[in-house]
Amino acid sequence: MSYDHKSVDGKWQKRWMDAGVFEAKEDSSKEKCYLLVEFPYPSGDGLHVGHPRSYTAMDIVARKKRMEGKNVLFPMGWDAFGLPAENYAIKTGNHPGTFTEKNINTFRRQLQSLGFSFDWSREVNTTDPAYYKWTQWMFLEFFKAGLAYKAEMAINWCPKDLCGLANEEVIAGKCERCGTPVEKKLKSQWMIAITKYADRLLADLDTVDYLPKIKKQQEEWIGRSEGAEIDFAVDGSSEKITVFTTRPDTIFGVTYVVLAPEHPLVVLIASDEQRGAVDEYTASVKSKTDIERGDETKTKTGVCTGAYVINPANDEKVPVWIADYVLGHYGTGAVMAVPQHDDRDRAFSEAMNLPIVDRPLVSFDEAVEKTSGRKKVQYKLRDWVFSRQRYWGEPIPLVHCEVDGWVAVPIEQLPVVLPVVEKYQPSENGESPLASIDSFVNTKCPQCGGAARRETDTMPNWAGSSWYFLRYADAHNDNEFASKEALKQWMPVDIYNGGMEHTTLHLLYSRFWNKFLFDRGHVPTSEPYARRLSHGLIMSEDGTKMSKSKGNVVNPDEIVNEHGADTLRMYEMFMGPFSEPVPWNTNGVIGVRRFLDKAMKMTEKISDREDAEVTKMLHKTIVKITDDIEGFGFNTAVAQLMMFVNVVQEKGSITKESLMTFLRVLVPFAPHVANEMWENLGGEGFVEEQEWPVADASMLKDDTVEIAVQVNGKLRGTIVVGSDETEEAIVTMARADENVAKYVIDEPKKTIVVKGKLVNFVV
Ligand code: ANZ
Repeated sequence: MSYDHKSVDGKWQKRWMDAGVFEAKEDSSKEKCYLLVEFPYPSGDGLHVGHPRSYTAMDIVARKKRMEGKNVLFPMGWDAFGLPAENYAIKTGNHPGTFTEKNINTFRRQLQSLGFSFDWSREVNTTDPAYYKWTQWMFLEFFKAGLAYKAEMAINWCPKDLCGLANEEVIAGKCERCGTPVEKKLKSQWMIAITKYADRLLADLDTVDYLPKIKKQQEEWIGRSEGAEIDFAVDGSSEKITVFTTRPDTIFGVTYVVLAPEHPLVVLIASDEQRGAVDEYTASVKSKTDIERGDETKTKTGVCTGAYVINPANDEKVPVWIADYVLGHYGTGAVMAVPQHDDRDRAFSEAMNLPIVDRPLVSFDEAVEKTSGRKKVQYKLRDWVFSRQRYWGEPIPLVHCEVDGWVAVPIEQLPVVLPVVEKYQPSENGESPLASIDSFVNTKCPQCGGAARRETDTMPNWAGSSWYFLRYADAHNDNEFASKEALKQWMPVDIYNGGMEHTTLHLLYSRFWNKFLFDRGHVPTSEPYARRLSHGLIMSEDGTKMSKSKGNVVNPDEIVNEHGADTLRMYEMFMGPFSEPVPWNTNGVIGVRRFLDKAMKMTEKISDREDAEVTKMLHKTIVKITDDIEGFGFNTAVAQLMMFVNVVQEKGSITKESLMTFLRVLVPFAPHVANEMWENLGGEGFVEEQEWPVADASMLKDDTVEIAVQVNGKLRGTIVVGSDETEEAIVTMARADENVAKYVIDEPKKTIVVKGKLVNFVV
């Protein structure tokens, strides 16, 4: 007989909701614990089985912490601006908000069907004007601090659709929709100066507890290099080429200088004979991505400019080349090439038949001085392009006035609400669809009252998610993004779990955003997350990525319908180590369901007495589950729960008290089953309202004992044996011990055994 999961799941979900048991309280008498999982983008596909992996894990932690007496905040919301909704709107002409709302309802229903203990009273939605009012307000804080500025930046441009494209819409250099090769188009964009925080974003990694691989990825993304800028005068011209080098000590080995194809000096210095070849080469690299350009496995390409520069260290004349392995937007976009010491320069020299010379190194400092160079710290991190020429994003709350320039929309006028438009397509010159709505664009300058035009660009998807963890602290506040008291109560987030794919963008953006708000006195901590963990992806049964096109996506609704919420939750925890990728296995799902049926049947085995094994196993299980949850070892925790149920089945009975204690460690994993059993046993309220059990130390004594082995009364060794081992076996093991054996060559005259303590051989 298997339990009726449909009625059990629904019953407990309704009771939890009605009683509001998971709502966080503003109660500073209890220690707070803020647990955060990345809020999902509510896509049209609904929940993916990957989502519950992260959510179940943190739900287990949340349930345990509450039972340990902590005041837990475990919230959920929607990161709901995004391309799929926008593309749906372009295709159907419907408002992207309609699509988004429908998807949110589906997601909410699905998450609730899994029994997660989220505090639904604090749900946030980044597309809600009451929320994005504060995203806009924060943008204005950046603007007022001088960290938001305008710059010409290249955007991806589809010349057929006449439309700017997000990076995700460029597939192998082509427009995702029509397959036309994508071009770069210069556009004036809002930028945010995240690079001003590069050093602190790096240094403060020492103050947080992130998985080592996450820290490393952040460090590499920020990419701090110490080096120098050195000027090379162009021969026969007043121009100079400035290079950035991390190895000024190699200056005597320079055999040529390379410019990136997009370097502004390229057109100025190319000789008449080389001009044609230079133009041709420059055009040929236009559509290549940085990754293609940096590909170490491809033969290097380039062209000489016909110009020469003078090495400032030794006055040697060396040629200037153009090559795409030098990137336009790193350092100065120009490199002094030292094939003797640099692999890329050597590969290029070999491809182009350029000389490689063998020259001594000079000290660091000496090289910089000799060349009148300047020491320089360089970062890979770029400032954040914050404009999108799209509809479905937060309008940038600025107004342009001929007299006053860019002016902030006054706070009383926030939010600047997305107006209703007829067409969601960007305009033919690449402007956002907002640009064609005169009533939106034409406004008055808040400063001088004269005619002014609104900014029509919107913010990137990353904006709303850069501060959502702050809003959860005080989700319904209309006067502030969150009150100072609420932020002080909850921040920082104690544990934040999310995907490895968000390590460099979302995680870095939100750390930066929080640091900036901290500097402005708006939040109480400089770092938003004390601890960051990451879950491994769920792959399909054959180990490949689940994808709609391959038809190998598992639908969580189907598993919940067929086997119940607790089966999906426990299976996802059992399938493998939490931070490793793991393949889906339908047989594994069925196995977990069988375990839950077996667990349910323990209520039929209640008796006044139980085998000592059962008692002992219970206490071991408490210790194991307690430790495993702390260490995110969920798969081994589930294995322990299974072992316990097996022992009870084998021994045939369990006391009511033991079973009710077991339910307290089962409940984080299988909350529906645990509560149902609790009720069947006459338990009051919810299992979640009980205290987390503590193991009885005397029950944890090991099943083995250490025995001293003496020869003629002298200690010669120790052996570890099972506590119920026979005397004969103990003597055999004692004699076999290598430290003992050399003293007991012949048959001993006498063998004395003190049970559980000692063996003495008299020889
Ligand atoms: C001469 C040299 C000799 C270099 C040597 C390296 C080794 P990181 O550590 O990444 O900062 N470089 C500078 N700007 C570049 C650009 N825009 N595109 C491609 N490469 C560029 O690397 C800095 C080094 O990468 C610089 O130091 C420069 O080459 C090159 F034995 O200068 B080096």
